[in-house]
Amino acid sequence: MKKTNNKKTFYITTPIYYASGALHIGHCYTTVACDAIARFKRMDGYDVFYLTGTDEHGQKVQQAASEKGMTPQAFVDGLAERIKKLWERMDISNDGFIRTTDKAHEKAIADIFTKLYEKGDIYKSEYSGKYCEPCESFWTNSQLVDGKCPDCGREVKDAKEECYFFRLSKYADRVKKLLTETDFLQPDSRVKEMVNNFIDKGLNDLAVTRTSFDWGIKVPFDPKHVIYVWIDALPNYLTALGYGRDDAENYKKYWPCDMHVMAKEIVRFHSIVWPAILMALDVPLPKRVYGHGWITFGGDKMSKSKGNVVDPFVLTDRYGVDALRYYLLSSMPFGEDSSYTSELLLSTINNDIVNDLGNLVRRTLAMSKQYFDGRVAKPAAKELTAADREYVAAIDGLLNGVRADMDKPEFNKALEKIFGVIDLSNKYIDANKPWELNKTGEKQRLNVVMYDLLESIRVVANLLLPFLTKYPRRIFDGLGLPVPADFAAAKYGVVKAYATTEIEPILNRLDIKKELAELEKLAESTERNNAERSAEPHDEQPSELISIDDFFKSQLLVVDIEACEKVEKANKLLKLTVFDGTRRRTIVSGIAKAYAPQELVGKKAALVANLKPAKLCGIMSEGMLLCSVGDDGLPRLVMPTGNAGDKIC
Ligand code: ME8
Repeated sequence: MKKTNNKKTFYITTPIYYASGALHIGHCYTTVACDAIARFKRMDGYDVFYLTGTDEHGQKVQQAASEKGMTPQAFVDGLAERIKKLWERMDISNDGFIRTTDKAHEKAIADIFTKLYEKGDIYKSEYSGKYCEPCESFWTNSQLVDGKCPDCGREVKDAKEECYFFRLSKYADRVKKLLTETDFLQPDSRVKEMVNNFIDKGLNDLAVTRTSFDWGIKVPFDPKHVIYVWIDALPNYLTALGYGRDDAENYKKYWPCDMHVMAKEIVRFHSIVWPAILMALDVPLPKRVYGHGWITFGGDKMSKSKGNVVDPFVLTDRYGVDALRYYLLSSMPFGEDSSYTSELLLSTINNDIVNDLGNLVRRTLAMSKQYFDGRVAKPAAKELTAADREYVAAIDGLLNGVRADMDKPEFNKALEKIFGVIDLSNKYIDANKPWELNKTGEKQRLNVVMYDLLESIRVVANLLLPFLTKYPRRIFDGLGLPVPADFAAAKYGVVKAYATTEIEPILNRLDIKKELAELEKLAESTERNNAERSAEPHDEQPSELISIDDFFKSQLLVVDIEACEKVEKANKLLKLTVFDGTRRRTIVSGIAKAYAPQELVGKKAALVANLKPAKLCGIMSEGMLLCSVGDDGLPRLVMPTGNAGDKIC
């Protein structure tokens, strides 16, 4: 372990998330888990660098941007901001945030590519596969669906494309040794998967450039090629530290990485491709790659594309950050898949946070106030009974137990240990009955009991600080103590005299049935809002000029509006029936705030007639009506003259 300023360093990373859509609680899972480790390590005396960020290049992002009528840069800028807001909301304590569109990253990737090329580990050849012409995409046989393009379902044909390859095969033996003879990849179950499914089947060289899209870093000496995702994305862990620059202080200080964390679907890239790239670059290897399980949703992996996502902004608005952080860390064994259910989230909040922890804190602070006006002094050691000493031993053993679990990491076990002491404390109250000691006037014994309880709560709150970011701080307020920055005092007997006050609970007991119904409603309205948003006219201006040919790709027609009604449950949408000169079409448009439906019947509008149909609030919309945006921010239909079916150009 390297040391700087006498502190051991610890570098931990999440994957860089695709800037192609809003993140969900699956992404929160990895980021909160790494945050808990980063906070624990900092408090345990390490100089920590915690990195997260966004993966912003590639065809998927380019496509998502063009569907929104935006330039890729404007699109990823917006998403990166939103992702940063999410991490602020989740109280993520990252030290760095890398974007693959950062100029320094782009330069470093171009240099890495050139270095590997000059060394002979990247070479130019031909990639052959199945090609879908309309999508301009290559696919492997296993990616095809029923032998057809997985994106558009059309026929594909054999084709070849010139591209650069990374010589992955050359490193197969060294990588196999790394996986099978060291603890590099964890948990152990992932090692077998990698060796059996990939390495032993033979590692092929990896295609690392494309010519079919251009949103990415260009190969510096052959700019019609764009560097493909993994060679751009994986080295973010180096470039974020300044690798390749003369002044790379952070690189010198924190590399090699102590722990890369990700879910199992990208373990292959992190445990096979990444070490091979580093071997080729002669850079020391990371110490550990940890592939955790998936959060599933009714058996499916929670994913942006499947639409089964749970919005962390909604959950934290309603229950607070601590509740979501606690649920993610306590309810799911880290290495395995776990299913998300709102029932489990709500019952975990009620049982653990409101009942066990909340009641312990509330009762103890209330009794301290009632019996001693909040002033409880440390008793002499000889006043402790054998049962007290057992309780104290459990409090004193907590730090080491939690540290061992965090090293693995097993968050659920660490929290079980902390909540084990909370449980012991609740039992300690029941066994010692402070109210009876008060009634019978046994003040000295009552002081011992109250002091023991306050000390247990203090140590518990101290150890909860890496996991929960709000409640433990409030508990320290109630204890009349500053929030500790480390674990130096996470043991019994440190405080000489308490001056406590009562505090508000962080959460009240939830009515689970009512909350489930509310969550259901919120999920529906989020879906609706998203649909409405995509039906609204976009005010982003494309920053690049288009050619006249691009413009003529749009087919614009005069249409008659024959009928119009409100879309139920969507306050911005109107459903219109329009006649385009040859047929009637249904159009859903986000103009309900500007017009009453009847106003529009008999009017003319300008239709983009050759847009792909899209479903909005369950209604298939077959085109889009052109609007201008008024001073009040509301969309107004462009109303042309002429007859239905006339071309607009
Ligand atoms: O793969 N359960 O980005 P991505 C658990 N850009 N974790 C989940 C999850 C779920 N249902 N859904 C997402 C990429 N995650 C690449 C990575 S790294 C050099 C490049 C988390 O946006 C989990 O960490 O698809 C997973 O590996 C990651 O998000 C995938 O994020």
